[in-house]
Amino acid sequence: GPADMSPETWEKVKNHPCYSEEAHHHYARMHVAVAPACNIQCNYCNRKYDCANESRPGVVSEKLTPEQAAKKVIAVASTIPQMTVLGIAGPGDPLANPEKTFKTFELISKTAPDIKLCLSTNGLTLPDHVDTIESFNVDHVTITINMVDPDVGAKIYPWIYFNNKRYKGREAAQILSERQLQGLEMLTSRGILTKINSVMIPGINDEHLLEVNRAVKSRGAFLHNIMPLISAPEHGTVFGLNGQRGPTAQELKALQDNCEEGQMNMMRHCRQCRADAVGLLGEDRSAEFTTESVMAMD
Ligand code: CLF
Ligand code: SF4
Repeated sequence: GPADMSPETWEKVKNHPCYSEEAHHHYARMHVAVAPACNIQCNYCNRKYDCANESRPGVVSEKLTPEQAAKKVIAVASTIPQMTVLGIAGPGDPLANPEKTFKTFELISKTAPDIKLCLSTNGLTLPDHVDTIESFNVDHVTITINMVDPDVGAKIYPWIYFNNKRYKGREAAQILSERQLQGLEMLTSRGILTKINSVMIPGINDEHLLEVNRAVKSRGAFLHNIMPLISAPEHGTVFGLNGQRGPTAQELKALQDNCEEGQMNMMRHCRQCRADAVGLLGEDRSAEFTTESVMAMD
């Protein structure tokens, strides 16, 4: 593997299409949409669609039970031998649906023990689940971190629901940020590779993301994936009357380049997949594996 990586780390990334730029040409991932609920509100989210933290907003994924998901994984693995990673990334937050998420992992670790398990979360309840994540040998976790400053966070998150209580504004963002960074530290101290996703929102957090980059690097994040806000009419109006634009390709690249100068590994091949994506990154074979067709298989 690359000179700057330990053999243990290389073992974990060499066939993960998101963690290794090289691997994404040869290895596929699949997502199962088992996690409908969410515990926070992002201003760029439209709850009718997939979680925009990882996934392409504006597409509706077919929701599955853990049992249906396990069956689908077997069906896909027997059709696509390059399928190495099973991720849970929505359509809501996987850790706001812990029973469904961990039941799915449990079933798959029994029926398909060679498949690597991957998880993407907004991080709010992450510290409560690190032990369980570790016990299922999940060695790839993504946390979406869009800010480390509650004043910036108040513009992105109108509310969170935490310990049976709704928090708003700056207080909500403060709690979310503390939990995200605590979760990151807990994961990296146990050797679980952690990727940070950030959504770049011009005029809201674009300049601030350099500070986010330093904060996550210093806490041991393995990779930083800065994704452009995909502005769509049904998502855009919450930031302002005329909608919120996404960054240009040049703006995105300039920010990624700046972060890379700080010696952080940047992910630049993310395809912002949907919560039920199947196949190589950028390829969508989900239509081949509808619930109906998978359940009809033996
Ligand atoms: Fe899925 Fe995410 Fe795991 Fe990859 S996707 S849960 S880390 S297996 Fe990958 Fe898709 Fe980008 Fe996500 S290209 S949206 S980074
Ligand atoms: Fe929507 Fe995901 Fe944000 Fe939850 S975490 S509000 S599902 S974008």
